[in-house]
Amino acid sequence: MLKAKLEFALGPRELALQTGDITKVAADAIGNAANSQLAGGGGVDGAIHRAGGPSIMRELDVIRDRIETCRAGNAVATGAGSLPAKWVLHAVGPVYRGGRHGEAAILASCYRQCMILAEELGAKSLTLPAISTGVYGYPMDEAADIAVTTVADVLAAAETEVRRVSFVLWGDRAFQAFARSSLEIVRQIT
Ligand code: AR6
Repeated sequence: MLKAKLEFALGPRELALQTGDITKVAADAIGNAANSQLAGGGGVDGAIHRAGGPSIMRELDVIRDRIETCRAGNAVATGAGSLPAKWVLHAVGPVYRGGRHGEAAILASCYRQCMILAEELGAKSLTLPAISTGVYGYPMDEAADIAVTTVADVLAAAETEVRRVSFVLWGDRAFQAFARSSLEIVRQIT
């Protein structure tokens, strides 16, 4: 994977993109692409639990006792164990089933919920993965448009105390899709 990075100013806020492993990038809060059972899994979820250690799952066990499942489009927060972050925001993306089952609204809701939770926790910086674009099969270009539009709108409207959001993307293909979306969307809103 080539190392790549892009940054955009949205007033006093920043939107950034980079390639890499999200578990290695320091931020106040880190987004996870979780499942409704909050049970851990592969992809980003597996990497976060491996790198963060067992305290994250212990916190999820407590949350699961209370809410049973986390519906797609929602997110819950835990501590971040030994990750270089204070909190993990476990967002449940939609499984892609052709695009006519409300997937776009559910995916946008994941990112909005992450922004809301980050704000509530007092996080100033947030890293996010490309939710739903792995096992859940969301086409990368469409997912990038939704992710960037949702986050950039919140940042540009200064509706949040979160100062910096970085998408940390696994591979050049994901980076290119997010770069294309960001260039387009930032031009439209600035
Ligand atoms: N850092 C950044 N991005 C990553 C990393 C990493 N370490 N590892 C993978 N990606 P996925 P989903 C990218 O499958 O589609 C899990 O089992 C990956 O290339 O992690 O939302 C959960 O438990 C892809 O672009 O999440 C759920 O059951 C993106 O992260 C299910 O998968 C998301 O891929 C959720 O599926």
